[in-house]
Amino acid sequence: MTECPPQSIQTTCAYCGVGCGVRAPVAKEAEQLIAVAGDETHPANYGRLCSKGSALGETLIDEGRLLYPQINGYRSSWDQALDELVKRLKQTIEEYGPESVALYGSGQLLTEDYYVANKLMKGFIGSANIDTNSRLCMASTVAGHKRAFGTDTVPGCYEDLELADCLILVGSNTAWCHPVLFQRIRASQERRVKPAKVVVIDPRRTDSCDIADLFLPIRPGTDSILFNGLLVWLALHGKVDDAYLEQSTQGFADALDKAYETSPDIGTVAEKCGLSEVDVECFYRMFADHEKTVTAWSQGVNQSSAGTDKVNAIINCHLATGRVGLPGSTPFSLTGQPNAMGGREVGGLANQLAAHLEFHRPDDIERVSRFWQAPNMVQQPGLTAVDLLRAVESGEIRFIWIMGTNPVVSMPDADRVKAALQICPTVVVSDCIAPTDTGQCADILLPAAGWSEKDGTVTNSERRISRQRRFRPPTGEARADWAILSEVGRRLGHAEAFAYQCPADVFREHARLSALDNDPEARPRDFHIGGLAELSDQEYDQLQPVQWPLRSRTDNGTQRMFADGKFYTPSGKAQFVPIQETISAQATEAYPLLLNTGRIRDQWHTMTRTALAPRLNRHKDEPFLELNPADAASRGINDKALVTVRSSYGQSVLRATITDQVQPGQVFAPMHWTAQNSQTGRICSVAHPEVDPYSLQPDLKRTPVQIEAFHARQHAVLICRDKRPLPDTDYGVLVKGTDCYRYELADTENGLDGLRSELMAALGPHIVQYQDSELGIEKTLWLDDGKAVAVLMIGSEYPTEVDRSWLETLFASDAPEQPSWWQVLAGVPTSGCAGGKQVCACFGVGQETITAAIREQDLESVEDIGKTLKAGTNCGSCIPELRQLLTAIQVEEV
Ligand SMILES: Nc1nc2c(c(=O)[nH]1)N[C@H]1C(S)=C(S)[C@@H](COP(=O)(O)OP(=O)(O)OC[C@H]3O[C@@H](n4cnc5c(=O)[nH]c(N)nc54)[C@H](O)[C@@H]3O)O[C@H]1N2
Ligand SMILES: Nc1nc2c(c(=O)[nH]1)N[C@H]1C(S)=C(S)[C@@H](COP(=O)(O)OP(=O)(O)OC[C@H]3O[C@@H](n4cnc5c(=O)[nH]c(N)nc54)[C@H](O)[C@@H]3O)O[C@H]1N2
Ligand code: SF4
Ligand SMILES: [Mo]
Repeated sequence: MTECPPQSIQTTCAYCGVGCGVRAPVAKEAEQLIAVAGDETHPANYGRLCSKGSALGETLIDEGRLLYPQINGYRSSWDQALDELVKRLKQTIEEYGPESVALYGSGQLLTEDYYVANKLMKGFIGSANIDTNSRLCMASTVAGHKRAFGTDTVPGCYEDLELADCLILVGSNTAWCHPVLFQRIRASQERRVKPAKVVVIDPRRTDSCDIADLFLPIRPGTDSILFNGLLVWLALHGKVDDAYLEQSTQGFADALDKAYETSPDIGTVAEKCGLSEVDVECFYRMFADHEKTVTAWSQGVNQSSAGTDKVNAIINCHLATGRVGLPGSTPFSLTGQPNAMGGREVGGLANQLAAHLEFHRPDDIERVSRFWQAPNMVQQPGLTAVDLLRAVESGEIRFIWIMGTNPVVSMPDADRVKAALQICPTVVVSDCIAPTDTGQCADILLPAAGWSEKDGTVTNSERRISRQRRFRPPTGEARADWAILSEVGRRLGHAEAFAYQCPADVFREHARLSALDNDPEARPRDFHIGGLAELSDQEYDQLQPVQWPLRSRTDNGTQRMFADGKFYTPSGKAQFVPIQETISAQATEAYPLLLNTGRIRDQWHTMTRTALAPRLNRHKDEPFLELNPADAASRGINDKALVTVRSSYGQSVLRATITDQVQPGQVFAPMHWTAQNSQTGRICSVAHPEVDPYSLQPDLKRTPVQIEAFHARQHAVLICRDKRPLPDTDYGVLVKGTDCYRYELADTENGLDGLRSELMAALGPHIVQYQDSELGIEKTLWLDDGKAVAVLMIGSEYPTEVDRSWLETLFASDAPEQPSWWQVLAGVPTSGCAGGKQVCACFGVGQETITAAIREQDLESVEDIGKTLKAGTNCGSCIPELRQLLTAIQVEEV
């Protein structure tokens, strides 16, 4: 991998909640290509990066950037755009009141952006209708933490994942979604004489199972039953910590009673959760036998109509055994976005104030109001994401500002969300990328400075505040979100309240608010960063990663919370929560399968940035639907065929991947594809908007659906040197490669007929044409000076034989040698080994290369593969897949 020059800036990765430290060279020009490296001094990653983090530099390009403000699709100056925004904002408030205004933000905003957004809305515009994509992400954990601990606080730290003797991953595909934590866990397992026992609880067999001793393929949605059963089992087997129960908790008896109702014995649990009794008992014994147990969870827990209860069912078991906030022994929520935590600290959700102050404590409203000198302080919580968009639909909300999130792709029932935005009188979208599906609904588009171009802080999953630092100038006319928000505040007449000159000004105010009436001895609130309230600009610039709380300048931060058994509930004791059985959406005759959705290894959410890096597009290049062989067979669906998935909300057409990693009755689709890169890949148009009753977080993991084979009359693959609009066909996907773009297309009629002549018109007639009658494919090649400009292959069947990754290499500007035209038209390399589907993103090693090497060179381990091909030796994200390839060949050879 490319080394960074010694003079580099330390910053934090733009993506997940692990919050890895990154080093990047200082760039004078915005266009300069950047290579980033892991920061070996950062306590989250100690130099490691995953595939997405390593490719950050490749995403810092002009392609797709929103360069200047736009009003109704036309370029405007900043002045005009802000004037228009403020004019409409004032008009809306005058005519319809402040509640008709909303802001929908993001856990990817920096703390400083978030703080200003919250202050502007809740204190000055006077509307609590500010919610964020964290509602789709962490809301159930926030609600669960508050119920149990009286405060939204993650007790543990990353080291606990390494210290645990038993590590339980619930609804978390850590290998793909928190890859550097997964690497840390793997490294610690390899170092330890006695490795930890690892349990993975997930309806799907994910790559995280690579390190599992026990995999529990749980029936979707039944986690509370499993953990209620654990509580009962612990009690029956004398494994509860009576002293801890007495001193530090309340409500155990009630919780146990309820748990007994849903989960009286292992047999009942096994039956309800779809597991074997042996496995359930094995899990319970592992939990009971290891004092040092960490239970880590993510969206398989949160994104559920019983999400908050799942969180508390887990925490109940930790409370019963006194395992909270101790080294290697704690419940641990893994946050998704880089600053989901920072957003929670500034109170970015509609039902929070700021700095862990609460609406339900009347003094708190007054406190914030006084501190901000707010003329229009809100008194009530506002609308949360799903309801907020419903209020846009009904016309109650007439002005919405969307910042750092892409709800037309990521909200459930997404077609309805899109329709609501299309009729909303004013939609403002701040994004660094154009176009996005949401940006296309905007009346006013504001270009936001992106990662690498702005300064501020983020908080990761272990409460660690790190600096994001700017190391290159903003692209085009982009400005930082905090600065845009502050300017709007000033134009609304609040010059003093929004007089910030730099992010440090905002941060100091946020830190001061955290210390307001928050005596370091009495500790009414745990979120306290008063120790950072007096940082000078220079100290802020140099701020090193630190874990809150830190209450004074001499305080170095806090690794773990609640080890003293004291909590932030009125009684100071942690609360057990009785957990009942929840009946959520079930499969029906019409919709007999449950759709699970989630993430893939190399893409980030709606792909606005990761899809810019060709190497991140090769691991999974098309939107797909994983389904079990039994469900495929009964519907006549073949592997790689197209399949329609439909719910009562919407439908999507995806490429079938037949695998026994998903169970019969379930299907899985990635959340990432959008209308920008696919015709029908937006899976959220299928996802139902059912929400958890406490957190109001949508259940994105369990939508009842039906599926059927999609019968296309024509299929095509097109590779072009230059980007072209996605043709209007029934199925279409655009994949960016190195120096080329690939289009996978299909149509139920003859929609592809015109494509060749269209390309002829655009690219000229320098072509070679060939009718491959054996395969029934018509092939056309456009050449310019002997170099491939475009190749199109159209047939009645999906052209599986065509080796796309090899064909793409012919378009690379640094392609070593130009192949002859007949080689290109053959679509498969005539000699040597085809790379095949990419497995290792860091070194670009394909599946065929790996399997050939395993066979021909008798490779026996992942290490052997690494030594021979380098695959798996950088970020390690592909190690589970390498092992699967090895095992498959070893099984075959036996
Ligand atoms: N590569 C990559 N990494 C990311 C992101 C990304 O977009 N791409 N996004 C980041 C963000 S914002 C987030 S929130 C995190 C999410 O990180 P994860 O939560 O790990 O990711 P998901 O794939 O959404 O879902 C995790 C697992 O929950 C399982 N699951 C579904 N239903 C159930 C159930 O009922 N019970 C249990 N126990 N499990 C269930 C799914 O099968 C899936 O494997 O990832 C972060 N990291
Ligand atoms: N089906 C399904 N849907 C899901 C999920 C799921 O598991 N399944 N997961 C949910 C979860 S957990 C999450 S977190 C959401 C994520 O969903 P979104 O938040 O909608 O996805 P992103 O692509 O991260 O959107 C971020 C946007 O902000 C832009 N951006 C980047 N940096 C900046 C910046 O500094 N300022 C501004 N103004 N804009 C910026 C990006 O270009 C992008 O358009 O999706 C949710 N939706
Ligand atoms: S694990 Fe990967 S995506 Fe997450 S912060 Fe680290 S480098 Fe970035
Ligand atoms: Mo998330």
